[in-house]
Amino acid sequence: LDKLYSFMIRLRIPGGVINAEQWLATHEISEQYGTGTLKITTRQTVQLHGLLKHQLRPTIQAFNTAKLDSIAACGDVNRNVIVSSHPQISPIHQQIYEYADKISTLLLPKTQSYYEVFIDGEKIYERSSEADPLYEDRYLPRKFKIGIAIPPSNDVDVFTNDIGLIAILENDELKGFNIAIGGGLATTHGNPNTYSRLGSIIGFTDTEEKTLKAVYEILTVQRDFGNRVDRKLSRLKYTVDKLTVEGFKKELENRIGFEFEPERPYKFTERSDRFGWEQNHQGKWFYTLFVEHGVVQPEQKQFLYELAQLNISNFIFSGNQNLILGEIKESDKVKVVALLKQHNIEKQVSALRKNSMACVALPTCPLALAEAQRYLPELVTKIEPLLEKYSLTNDEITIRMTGCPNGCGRPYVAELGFVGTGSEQYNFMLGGDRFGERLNKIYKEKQTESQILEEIDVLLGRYVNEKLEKETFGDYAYRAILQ
Ligand code: SRM
Ligand code: SF4
Repeated sequence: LDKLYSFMIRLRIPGGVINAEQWLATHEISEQYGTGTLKITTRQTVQLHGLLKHQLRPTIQAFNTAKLDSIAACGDVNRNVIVSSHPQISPIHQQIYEYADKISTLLLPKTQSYYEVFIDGEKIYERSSEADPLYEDRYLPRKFKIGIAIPPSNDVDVFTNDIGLIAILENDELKGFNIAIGGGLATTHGNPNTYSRLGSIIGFTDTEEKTLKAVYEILTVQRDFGNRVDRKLSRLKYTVDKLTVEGFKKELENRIGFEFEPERPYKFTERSDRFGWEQNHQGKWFYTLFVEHGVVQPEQKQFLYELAQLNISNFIFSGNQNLILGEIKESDKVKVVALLKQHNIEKQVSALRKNSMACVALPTCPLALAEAQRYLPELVTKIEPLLEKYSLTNDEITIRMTGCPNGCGRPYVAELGFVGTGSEQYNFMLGGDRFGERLNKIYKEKQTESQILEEIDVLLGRYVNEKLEKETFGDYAYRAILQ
């Protein structure tokens, strides 16, 4: 008898958009083969847990029939490319969103083994069988991540990606991208050589050809110069610091054959999702649903299933672990409103909760040292009375928690960050800004729940009394507590 191995599957969905048919397929696959739980991740996709070994092939085949795949969703390759997820914000969102797909396709490994192993070699859609000039026979030294931000929103935490592209818009026209390199968050407790790093902007590209070329060659520099000895020190951020930003840029410009233009101005003024209803420039409606830490609740799942059956919207995963129901026609909006009501989906939620994020952690993550997505909702419930005490209930403070220092819920760019150190203990991180442009720092180590609540009480009290006009909590903490 073989052991009863259980797997997790994560989909590759560049830009995070699927159609109603694909939602129905994902729903049904989760019921038939998974635990029934749909988990929206911090990288705009979805994962299913609890797949038994013999169910892997039918699961992947069912996804394949729905034109969904799991290729390069894990491994030492380019991962799911993320892009600012609110199409209603900008009339040229579609144009920028297409970059996510183009980059994802450009950087896919050429191997056919996914199809050979899981799909019986059946040719479902076009694929090539050429040798792999990008990954060669060695892949990258480590995982690789790309995010595209559309200012004013930094919902993708663009500077935490190995490559961050910042779309530069003028009068609703895409002029090109600022390119940032070397972002990455993971640290290892007790290993001082590891660190979080925000990407450094190295310049601007004005055409699609140049942008794709630069992206591709950044990967080849990492392939050739990245650390292949110590996996703890092998992400692009360490390669950039080893070569220096200028040294890396020089090597890159040699490979791409042109020089970058100087970076162009941009401004981020938001990072959270835009909950509730919004309309875009074409009159289409978008409804952003709050999904706490991406764990779709049973009543939400039923609502979404019935909505998908009507085939009147698409489904857009956000990098904040929420879900946008998009492209809804004016005449169909009433049907969505009725379904929302029927399933009692709309709930009053505090601003802190809406801006909370947590990684999976226990019980499925083998690397977890502490709880995260199962516990943060409870901690937020205990913080809410403190917010009320200081009249901060509507303050959009960001709070994020992970079960270990790998940083899957991006706690290092939160205003209140909690990084698991052991059972029921967290490093308390403070001083990150609201829009993801400054890393936080360890404020107190190995804090228990009661210590965390005591600290937050004091910090919020000081904040309301001492803050400058319009100063956010993160900026206040950075200025007044950490300096
Ligand atoms: Fe992550 C490993 C979950 C986003 C940094 N991550 C894992 C694994 C696969 C654990 C493992 O290796 O066995 C986790 C699976 C848990 C489970 O039971 O499902 C896991 N990571 C997640 C997700 C699902 C968290 C979530 O709750 O949403 C996110 C899936 C994203 C996706 O769809 O692709 C997720 N992981 C991230 C992010 C955030 C991001 O990319 O924006 C980070 C920090 C950013 C970064 O990469 O620097 C992140 N995960 C890691 C690391 C540390 C990498 C490193 O540089 O050392 C690991 C461990 C590793 O790679 O060795 C890891
Ligand atoms: Fe697991 Fe750590 Fe990632 Fe949380 S941060 S999902 S505990 S690897």
